[in-house]
Amino acid sequence: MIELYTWTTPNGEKPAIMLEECGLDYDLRLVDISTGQQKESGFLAINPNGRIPAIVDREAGEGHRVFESGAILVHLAEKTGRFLAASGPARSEAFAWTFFQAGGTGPMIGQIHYFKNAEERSDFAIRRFERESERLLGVLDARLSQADYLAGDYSIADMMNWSWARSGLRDLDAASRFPALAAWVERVGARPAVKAALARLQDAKLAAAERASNA
Ligand SMILES: N[C@@H](CCC(=O)N[C@@H](CS)C(=O)NCC(=O)O)C(=O)O
Repeated sequence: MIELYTWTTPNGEKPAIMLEECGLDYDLRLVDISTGQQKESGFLAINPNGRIPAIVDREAGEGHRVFESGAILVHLAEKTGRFLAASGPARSEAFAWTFFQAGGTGPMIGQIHYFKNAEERSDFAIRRFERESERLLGVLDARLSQADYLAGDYSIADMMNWSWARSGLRDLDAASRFPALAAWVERVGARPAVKAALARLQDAKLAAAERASNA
């Protein structure tokens, strides 16, 4: 059984989507980042960086932990032989869009959220991160106006990018400027596994809140 440590954020959604896509059983363990559970020692033993998501795959060996969402998706793709080409250009392309997300849209869109909610608001910082996020969404839109999915067939590259693209289109009110990206967000969001992953995360969060209010 795989333990998934996560929360209901864009990075947290990715491994839940991949686990559902692969039809793997998993034990969902919410780590509430609004109360700092990601910095507690038990979780730091799984991810020394103190961020969600992370998994422990006991089937792969006792205590086999994987942190960083991209590394988790690659681990699950290699475990199941699904959603990542075994070799060649399609594999390189999937890695390229995977790293593009980890180093690009995630940090940039994340910084917009940070500076909009910071005690010390900085309009300069907000403008800078909005402009860079808009540029990155344009790169995705251009790619998706030529291809149905980022790396040919639907792959881990789409699962890496989907939650952040959805969030970026909303934050920047950009769906009409990036129609191919908006259509892909709809297309991926309509997949039964994507819906199941989001529903499972939301249900678990609601159940945890209910337990806390009854305690
Ligand atoms: N590059 C990491 C980013 C992980 C990340 O930033 N997670 C956020 C939630 S979306 C987090 O745990 N934030 C809490 C914190 O920074 O303390 C990944 O892709 O896994």
